[in-house]
Amino acid sequence: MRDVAIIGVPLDLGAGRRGVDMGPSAIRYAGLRERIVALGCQVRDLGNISVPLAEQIEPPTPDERLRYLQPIAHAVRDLAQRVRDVVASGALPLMLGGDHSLSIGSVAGVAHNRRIGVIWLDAHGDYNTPETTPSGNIHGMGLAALTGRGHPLLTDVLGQMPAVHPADVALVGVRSLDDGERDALRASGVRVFTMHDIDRRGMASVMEEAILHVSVNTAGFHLSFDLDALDPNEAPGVGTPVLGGMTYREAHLAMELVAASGRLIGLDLVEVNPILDERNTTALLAVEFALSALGKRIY
Ligand code: HAR
Ligand code: MN
Ligand code: MN
Ligand code: MN
Repeated sequence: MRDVAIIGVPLDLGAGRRGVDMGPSAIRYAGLRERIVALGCQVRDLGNISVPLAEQIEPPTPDERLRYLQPIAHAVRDLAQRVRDVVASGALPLMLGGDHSLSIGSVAGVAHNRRIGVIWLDAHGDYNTPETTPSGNIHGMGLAALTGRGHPLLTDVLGQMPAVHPADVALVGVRSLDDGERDALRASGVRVFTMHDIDRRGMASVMEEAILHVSVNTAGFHLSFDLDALDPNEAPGVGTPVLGGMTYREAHLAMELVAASGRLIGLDLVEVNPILDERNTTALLAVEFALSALGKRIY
């Protein structure tokens, strides 16, 4: 069993609603550390990255196309450096969010000085740029930034541009795309598996293809898991729920296939919003997914 290093990122500046800054506490409270230890892993909890509260800083102007750019750029740099150090120590970095803009830092850290794949599990594409964003919320721009599109403070985090090649990325579970981001995704070379594909082919077939796609010629893949990929009936504690998502069983199977691949090199669990959750259900699911991705088996 592998060494795991937990890093909390209590960031909600990239999202349109408050509350995901409490996600790291909720996931820890759901028993994350003890349950990973019970799998037989060595676990270090490195605590939280320090991130300013919205109340401490200047509010963005109403028409801002990159809301809270400066503090987010600072936080993702800090995170990327810590993740790079964790990887150098031989441990697997496990990030707890926090809004999905944090993955700009975590993936940049995992990708430092090597070619990696990325699986992005999400209801959304997160492929907006300042030109196409309908909201100015940076959590809708993370995957675009990682593949080299967007503001330089977000596309160049550790001096490797792009952090990942679009052809090494699979986006799985999507069902909500803005017009401009759909066009950009089509032109990008990112492999997109929508909920339609999951309905038609089944999760096993989709994930097997996604894993193969991101594993060819890479050092392994990072899994960035936005909990809004799940159906909101099963995971209500997310800031931007979209009907028609994955079931718990499907997501759980996806994680088992990730573990079976032996290629996982980093994991984000993001967008858990305890304010909107019911009895910490979504955080408890996030823990189950982490365990399955790390190799928990029934038998
Ligand atoms: N596409 C919308 C925007 O860019 C909504 C983005 C959404 N929320 C997320 N990201 N949770 O996955 O504003
Ligand atoms: Mn997302
Ligand atoms: Mn999302
Ligand atoms: Mn490929």
